[in-house]
Amino acid sequence: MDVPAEIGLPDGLTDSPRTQILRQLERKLLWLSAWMVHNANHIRPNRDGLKVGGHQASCASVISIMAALYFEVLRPQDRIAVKPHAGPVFHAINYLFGRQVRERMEGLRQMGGVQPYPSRVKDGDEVDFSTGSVGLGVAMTTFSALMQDYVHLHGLGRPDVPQGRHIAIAGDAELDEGNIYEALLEGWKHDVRDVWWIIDYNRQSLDSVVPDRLFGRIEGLFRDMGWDVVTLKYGRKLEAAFAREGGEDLRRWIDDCPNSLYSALTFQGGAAWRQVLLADLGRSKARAIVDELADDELGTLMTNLGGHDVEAIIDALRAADAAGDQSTCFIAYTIKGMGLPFAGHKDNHAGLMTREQMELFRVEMGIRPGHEWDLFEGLDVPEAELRGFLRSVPFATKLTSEGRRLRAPLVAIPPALPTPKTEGRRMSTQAGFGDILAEIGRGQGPYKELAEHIVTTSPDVTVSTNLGPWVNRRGIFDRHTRNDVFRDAKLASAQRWGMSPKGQHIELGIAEQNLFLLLGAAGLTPGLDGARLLPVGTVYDPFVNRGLDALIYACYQDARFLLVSTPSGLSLAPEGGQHQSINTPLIGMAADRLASFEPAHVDELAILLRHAFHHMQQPDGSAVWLRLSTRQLDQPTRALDPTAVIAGAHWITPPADGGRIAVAYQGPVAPEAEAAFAELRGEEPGAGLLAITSPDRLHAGWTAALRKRRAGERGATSHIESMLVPLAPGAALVTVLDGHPASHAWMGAVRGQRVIPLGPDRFGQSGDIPDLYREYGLDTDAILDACAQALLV
Ligand SMILES: Cc1ncc(C[n+]2csc(CCOP(=O)(O)OP(=O)(O)O)c2C)c(N)n1
Ligand SMILES: [Mg+2]
Repeated sequence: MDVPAEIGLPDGLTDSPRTQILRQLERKLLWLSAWMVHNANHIRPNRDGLKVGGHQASCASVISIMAALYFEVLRPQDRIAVKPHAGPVFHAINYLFGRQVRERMEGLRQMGGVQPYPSRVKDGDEVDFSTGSVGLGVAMTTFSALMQDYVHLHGLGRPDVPQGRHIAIAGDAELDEGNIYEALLEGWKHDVRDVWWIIDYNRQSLDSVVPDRLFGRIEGLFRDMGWDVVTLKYGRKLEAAFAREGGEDLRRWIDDCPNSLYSALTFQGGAAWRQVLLADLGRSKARAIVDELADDELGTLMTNLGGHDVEAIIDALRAADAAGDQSTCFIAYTIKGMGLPFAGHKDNHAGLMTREQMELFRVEMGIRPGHEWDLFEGLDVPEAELRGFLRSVPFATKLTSEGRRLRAPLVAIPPALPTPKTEGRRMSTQAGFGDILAEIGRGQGPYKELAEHIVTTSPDVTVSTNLGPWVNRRGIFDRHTRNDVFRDAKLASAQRWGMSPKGQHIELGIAEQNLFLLLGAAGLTPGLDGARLLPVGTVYDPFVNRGLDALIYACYQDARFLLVSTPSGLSLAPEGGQHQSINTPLIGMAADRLASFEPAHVDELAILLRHAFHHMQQPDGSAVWLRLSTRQLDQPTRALDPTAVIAGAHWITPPADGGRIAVAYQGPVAPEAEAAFAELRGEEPGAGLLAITSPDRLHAGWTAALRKRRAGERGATSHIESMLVPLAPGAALVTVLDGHPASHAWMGAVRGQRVIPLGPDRFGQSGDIPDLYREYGLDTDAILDACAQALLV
């Protein structure tokens, strides 16, 4: 069996003592990653009969790359996204550094054990970025590098933490994901630097071997975007062979060899290599190179790729490091499953070594039974030397006294935000949002600190989501100062868009995944940069769907930001069905670590916006989502209970005790609900009118109370339960929102009351509000009909 550590070197080339140690550590990583997966699948008791799974082949191909990075090149301030299927290698590296414990390694893919794919939340402080949804972790590094610059240029960085490089170790198939190219374009626009993407180019994805020549194209794309590209194709042994007589023929043969044939021959081994090489190169001088090698040596030579040559990798990374902060893509040729029995086989992605194969591998690795987890078992270098080496590794130095995950002081949020004057004015929540933010943007008095920590962003909908006035006050962020040509030419425009390193708005192109990746990166700055930012991103509500996986990805890593999605629903009436969102309230309910709200009026909005800036900073807080509207409503003058607004609902008119019916509304359908309620009250004086500001918070509160009660906390209750208490047990609740009616339908389960949920469940169309609300059953008549129906039962 060929393992990288045993790849010999040609005469005249010798390993330095440091490289010898690195090769030993590579051996250890290969062993531990394969063993962790084997242990999880074959050794540990299996209670449910489900396949546990794991990716031994994906780990094996990236061992040398990760060894070069973690044991030589990385500095503590660097931030790394590790390709998802290299999770076990990552954990094994931390195990060697003494930053991971055996129990969690043994528990791979088990509750309490390490996660299959590195997770910031579940695997702890060593993980800089979660990965798992391929492509996102890679692209994230572009935005985290941008945010690092932002933080430093605004003087918010930690003086004790130097700027680091943002590095993705990527699988080659990750470059099939479109979000990669969106990020490349955006990165180019922002002149992002200090990013390295190191591609484990094993030419295999999950199902198959990737098409030949693809990477020629991809390399060109990187160069077009201003990146350097470094290709690590051959290891030193092959390079030495190419230098011999006939060697160029051999090089040409390999260069021309289709990926699928190369993979198949790698799997078959030396004899198969010999057969095809002799058939093709029998008359070339290259024959001498082939003839003098035994089968296993020939196999070793032919698979001596650059991505398995730790010294070649280190040299390339060092050279790029010395060249400065230029973004660089490294294409490291590797073999999937290198050193394992299924090396090169196209079906090896989820392949697991059998017990028999593992036993042979154990013997090969010099591991005694019962010593599988021992740190230095089976290595040829004395333990003290290895320990000394590990201590000397730059990355092993602590970044700060608090470790890799930094802490940032809280930003004080004033008790109330500046609320626009609403008396006698009709106003939409979107306009209210723009006004409040613009007022904060003055940076006066109590809002100064808050204003300095807000960073806004939008994918080309800055003006149409009402961020314009804020941007006029705070400017656009750019690493370089660029003038506003229109302004300089004294051409009239409502937008004053000068760009400078002090600007506080990051303008993105129309790519919603980039928005969410940027919000994710900005929302991680406390932990990554030790700086507390309050990121605010705006987007049209329906296009949350366009970036949804990136949004979930950001929440999965517990990034803290405020998403403002507007306009929403049928209520942006003439715009038509493509722009009229239906499902977003349900997304808000189902997304973890994202508290979502939909206020109807500006006073509620002001409370929720303040809450958002506070909640984003709390250890048990989360990201926040406000769904807003362009529909202008009369604004009430009233005193609100902020706690109730934040908890998700407040009574406009509480029902009488034992009331038989209530109308509940959410968002811009408030006037229709109010009108229906006024009429209903004539016949049913005990009826109530409930304003729902967040079905998400109501539902989350309810399920939390259920969990507590199950755990024995009898008195635990929730906001929705207490809101519904006055209504009779069999009362009816007619609910209405400009979104999917299932958002409210569950409320009947809280106290066994009957919900008649109104809301669009079909694609919208152009129209005005009266037509659309009638067509989709949101108008006053529809609400009254539903009430009548409910009262008849
Ligand atoms: C968005 C997304 N789609 C699909 C998958 C399932 N999946 C996991 S790995 C993989 C192929 C990965 O191939 P590559 O990036 O080349 O990694 P390697 O060969 O190093 O395992 C796929 C399709 C996923 N994790 N994420
Ligand atoms: Mg691959």
